[in-house]
Amino acid sequence: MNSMKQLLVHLSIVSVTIFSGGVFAQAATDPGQRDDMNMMARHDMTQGEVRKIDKDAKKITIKHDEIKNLEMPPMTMVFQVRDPALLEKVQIGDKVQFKVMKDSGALVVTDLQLVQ
Ligand SMILES: [Cu+2]
Repeated sequence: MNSMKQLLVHLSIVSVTIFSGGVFAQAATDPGQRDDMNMMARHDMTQGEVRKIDKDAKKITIKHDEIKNLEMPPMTMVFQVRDPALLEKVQIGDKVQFKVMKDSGALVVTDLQLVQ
C-alpha cells in the first residue's frame, strides 16, 4: 500500500514536470509571435493632424485616428520621434500619416509623411 502511494506521488511529480515544460515551451514561442505583429505594424499608417512640434525633445503631438496596431482609439497625444529629421518636414496644422511602434515601453514614430 505504501509503495502504491509512493508510485502515485512519483506519477504526479512527473506530470507536473511535463506540464510546466509545456508552459515554458509556449512562453518561448511568444516573442516570435510579437515580432510577427511588429512586422505587420510597420506597414500600418495612421492618419492624424500635427498639434505641436518639439524639436529639442524630439517629440510631436498628434491628434490621431485609431491606431490599429496598438489598439488605441482616436486621441491627441505626444509621441517620441526616432529621427528628428522627420520633424523638419511638417508644421503645426498639417495633415499627416505616420507609423508608430512600441519601443521598450515608449511609443515611437518611425515614419511621418505629409498628406496632400
Ligand atoms: Cu493615442
